[in-house]
Amino acid sequence: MEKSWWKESVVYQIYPRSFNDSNGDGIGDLKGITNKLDYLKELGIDVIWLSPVYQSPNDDNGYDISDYRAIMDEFGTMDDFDELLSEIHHRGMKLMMDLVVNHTSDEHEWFKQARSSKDNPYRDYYYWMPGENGQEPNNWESVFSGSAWEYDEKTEEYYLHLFSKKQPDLNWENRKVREEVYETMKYWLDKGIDGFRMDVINFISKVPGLPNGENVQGKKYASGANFYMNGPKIHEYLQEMNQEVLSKYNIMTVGEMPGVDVEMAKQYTGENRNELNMVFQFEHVDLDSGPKGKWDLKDLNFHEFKASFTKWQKGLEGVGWNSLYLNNHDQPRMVSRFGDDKEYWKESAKMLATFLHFLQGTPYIYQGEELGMTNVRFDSIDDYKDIEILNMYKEKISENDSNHQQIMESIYVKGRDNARTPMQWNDQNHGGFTSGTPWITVNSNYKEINAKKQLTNDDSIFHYYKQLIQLRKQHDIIVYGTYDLILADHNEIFAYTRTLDEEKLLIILNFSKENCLFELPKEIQFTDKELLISNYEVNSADSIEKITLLPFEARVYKLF
Ligand code: TEU
Ligand code: CA
Repeated sequence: MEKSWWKESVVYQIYPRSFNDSNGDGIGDLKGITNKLDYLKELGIDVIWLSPVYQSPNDDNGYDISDYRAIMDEFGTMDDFDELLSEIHHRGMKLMMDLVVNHTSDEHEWFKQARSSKDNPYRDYYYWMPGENGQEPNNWESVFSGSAWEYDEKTEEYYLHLFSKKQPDLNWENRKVREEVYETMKYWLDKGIDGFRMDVINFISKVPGLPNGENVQGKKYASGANFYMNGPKIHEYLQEMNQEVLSKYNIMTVGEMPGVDVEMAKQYTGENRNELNMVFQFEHVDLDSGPKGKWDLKDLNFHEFKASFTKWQKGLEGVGWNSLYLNNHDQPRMVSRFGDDKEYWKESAKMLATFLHFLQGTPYIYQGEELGMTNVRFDSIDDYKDIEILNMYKEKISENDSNHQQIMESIYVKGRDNARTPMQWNDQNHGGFTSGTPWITVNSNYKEINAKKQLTNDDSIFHYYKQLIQLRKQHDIIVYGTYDLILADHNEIFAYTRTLDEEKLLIILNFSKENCLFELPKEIQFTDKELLISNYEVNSADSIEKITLLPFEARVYKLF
C-alpha cells in the first residue's frame, strides 16, 4: 500500500460559527479560531477541516454560498483568513476547506442573473423547468422537507433545489459551470490551502430528464435519490476535476457522499482511479433510522454496527481508503448516541475514541468531541436554529403527522443542533465561547464539561485523545495494519486485530454498561505483550486469555 501524509494524519473539524467568538457578537469567527490554534496543536492534530467560511446569507449556516471568493462578514475578512492560514502552517498543521458546489445560494450573482430572464447566459447554470399541469416538474422531495422545486414568478418556471429553496442546484452538464468551479478551487489552492472536503459531491450528476421517484403511499413527495446520487456522469466529472485541478497539487480530498456503498467507494477512492482520496459514507449513521428516514427513530443493532464497519474495513483494504467518523456538524454527539452520556460518560467517550482511532483510515475529530461534549435538550422549538429541524417541525405539525412532544423527542436524538451548540472552553458565562449573547444557547453542562478543566487533568478525555494521536505517530501499524474482526458473534464486545508484517495489535472494547467476559481466541498467539492504552487502570502484566471487562472498557495491546 502506498504511504501518504493524509493517511497518517488526524483531522479536526471546526464549525466556525460555534467555535470561538473573538469580538462579542455571539458568532464564532476566524480570529477566534486563530486564537485557539495552540489548543489544537497541543491536542496534536495534523489537519484542520474548516466548514464553510465564504460569503453567505446563512440560510444553512454557510452551506449556501453567495460568493466563493469572499469571506462571510460575520467571520471576518480575507486578511483574517490569510493570517489564519499562515498561523496554521507556522505550527506545522494543514488546512482543508469545505467545497460546496452542488448548489449555490440564491443570492449568488450567477443565480441572480439566471433568474432574470430565460435567455440570460447564466440561465443554464441551474436546472429550470416548466410545471406539469400547474404542478412541480417532478415529485422529488427536498432533503429539507417539501418539494425540491420552487416556482419563480419572473420567468414562470421552476428551479431545482435538493436542499433549501435558497440553495439552487448547479447544472454540472454545463461545461462553463465546471470550469468556474475549477477556477475557484485553484484560487484557494494557490493561496496554499491543503485540501477540500466536498459537500454532497456525489449529487452533482443527475439522470437526464429528472424522472419521478417512486411514490410512497400517504406521502406527497418521493425520494429522487436514485436519480441524483452517484449519477451517470459522476466519475467523468471527478476525473476531469482531478486532471484539471487536484493532480496539480499535493493535497487531500474527501467527498461527502450520502448513499454510497462499498463497491462505489472503491471507484471513488481507488488508488488508480484518479478521483478522490476518501469519502464520508453514511452507512453506520443510518443504522438507527427506520424506513421513513432519519426522524424515524430505531434502536441501534450492535451486530449490524459491527458488520457495517467490518464490511468497509475489508472492502477498501488495499484498494481505497476509509475516513473514520462518529459525529460531525450534521450528526448527534457520539457519546450520547453510541455511548452513555450519564453514568459512564468519561469511560464511553474514551472507548469510542479508541474504537475509531484504531480502525484503518483517517480519523476525523469534530470540535468538542475531544471533551466528550453531549447532545442538548432545549424545551422550546424556538431555541433551535437549524433549517432542517425547523422545516421538518413545521411540516409535521401542519400535516398532523406527529404531536409536539414526539417531534421534540426525535430532535433530541437526531437533530443537527446537538452538534452545533458552542464549544465549551471554560466554566465562565456561555462556556467562554463569547462575551456577548451566543447565536445558539450553550449546553447547560458547560460547568462540568469544558476544555479548561480537562487540560489540567491527566485523566481527562482530552488527554486520552492526545495520547491516541501520539500513538498514531509512533506506530505505523495503527495507520497501515490490516483489520480483522474477532469474536464476531459477541453481543457486547467489539474486538479486532490489526496486522502489519510480524506485528499485531489487539483491540478489545466493551460497548455495554455491563461487565462482560472476553476470551482470547486460540488462533491469536504471542510470546510477549505490551499495553498501549486503556481507559481503566490495568495491570499490564495480567494475563489476557480471560478478561472481565468493566462497563465500556477499552484496551489495546501490542503482541509480539
Ligand atoms: O450534508 C448533506 C446531507 O445530505 C446530510 O448530512 C444532511 O445534512 C442532513 O443531515 C440529512 O438529514 C451537507 C452538509 O454537511 C450539511 O451541513 C448541509 O446542510 C448540506 O450538505 C447542504 O449543503
Ligand atoms: Ca464574532
